[in-house]
Amino acid sequence: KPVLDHVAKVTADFTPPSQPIAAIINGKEERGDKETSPLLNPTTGEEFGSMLISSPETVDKAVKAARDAFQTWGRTEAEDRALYLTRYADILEQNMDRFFSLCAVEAGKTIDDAVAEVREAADFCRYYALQAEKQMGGRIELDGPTGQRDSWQLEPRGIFACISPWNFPLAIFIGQVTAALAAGNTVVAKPAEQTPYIAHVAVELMKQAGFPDGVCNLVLGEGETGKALVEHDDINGVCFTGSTATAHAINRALAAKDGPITPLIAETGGINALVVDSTALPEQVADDVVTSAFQSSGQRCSALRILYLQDDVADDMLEMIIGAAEARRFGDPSDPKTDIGPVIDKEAMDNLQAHADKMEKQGRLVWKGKTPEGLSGTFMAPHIFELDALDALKTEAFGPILHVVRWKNDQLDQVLEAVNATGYGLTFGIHSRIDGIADYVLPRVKAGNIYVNRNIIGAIVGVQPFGGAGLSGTGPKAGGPNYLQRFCEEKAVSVNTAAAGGNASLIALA
Ligand code: UN1
Repeated sequence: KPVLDHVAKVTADFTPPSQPIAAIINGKEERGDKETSPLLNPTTGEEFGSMLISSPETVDKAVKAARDAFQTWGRTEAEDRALYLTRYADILEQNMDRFFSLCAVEAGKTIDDAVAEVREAADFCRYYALQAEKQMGGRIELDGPTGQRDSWQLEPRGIFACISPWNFPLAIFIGQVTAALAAGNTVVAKPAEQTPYIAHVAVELMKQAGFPDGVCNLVLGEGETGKALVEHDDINGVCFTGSTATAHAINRALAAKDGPITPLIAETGGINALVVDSTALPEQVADDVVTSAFQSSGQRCSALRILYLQDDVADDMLEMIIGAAEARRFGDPSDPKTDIGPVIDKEAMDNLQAHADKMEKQGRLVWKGKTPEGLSGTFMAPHIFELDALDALKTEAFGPILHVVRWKNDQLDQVLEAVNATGYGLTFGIHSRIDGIADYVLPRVKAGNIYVNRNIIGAIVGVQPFGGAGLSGTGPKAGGPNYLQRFCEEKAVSVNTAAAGGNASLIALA
């Protein structure tokens, strides 16, 4: 933030698209589509541009381009692919200011969140470059019987469909695409319909990194475009981040294909919990709860949805949490002083408001924040509601709504059962100063990312591999050591070294 002190508004240098943005196929815009959809600024509600929606024909062209490009890209050395990716990471960083304004205008992201976006996008590039070199840089020799040379290697699958969400319009878009590319696949990417401009700029910048045309193609649109992509016969894998319902729909579409079995890598939602006992440090709890529940307007799949407070400290903790929440500034994300901006669009706001209204009618309201004045965009006031049963929250409310439940001293196991009973398993946190509590809780909780005495969002690439199980996704974890393998096929090679008169070096292996 200090580097931005001189900036009054990050959007000052924002350049809207001069014409409707379009699919990018083989490095060129494909302008044949007719149907358009507006690009909206969530802070003001204003339209700042539009996009051409990619038809099934355009999707087909994009897949063909990816197929052609795969002939060469699929045979490049992992070291060479890594070079493109690290160059691209540098270029993303050089364009940081541009992405700050893009993230503010198109996604309603604050500076803090936009910094994290660019940081994470660059981290993904460099991390997957490193993993590709390590895991795909050659054959791994295995210890076979005498007279035989055994080895194992990873190879790209082919064409990956990458379908990314609006809540991390740069980081997750880049994370998916660069994982696929690092592994030697080519890509047809479809960003969320709310944030295509950021993705469009990111793909245009790939040229500066020298990526060959056609290795990453972009199609734009909503569900219909995504459906045409997922159902295309010539894709070899799908990488998706978004809702559990959409992941199920993609799974069904892939299962209905008669051709090769197509893998799905999905990272979806969560009803994430944080358990606080009476030994926890209140100041730390307050700050971590507010960050986990309200940062990014609660629009993270990792965000805190349900807070379990031990009853003897619950009133005091709640008072501090509300104090910490009131200290956060809700407002225009392009103002560097703002902590929390709008939600993505009207549909999101209406759904959240309906949930909040229902809770309020039931008399559950504990605290409600204010929406900023003078801004006509989709601002959702942060809310805290109190529930009366440990397992009362059944659906994910994707926004700044926190639910609180009190638990009694002898109820820790029941709390953990309620957490597991949601069927999700993404993030989970515990705040306690009891020795060994983490060792007790960890094996009992189904969650992909567990945080002890800290907030539960903001996983760092390579340090906190991110992703869950059950309704939260398929794994493997993004930014983790196993991620690239899911973008690959495996090949085991066994050579009879005696067959060439015992001279193994005569047996050439390409
Ligand atoms: C998402 O919100 O879709 O740890 C996933 C975090 C982020 C979450 C990304 N990696 O907060």
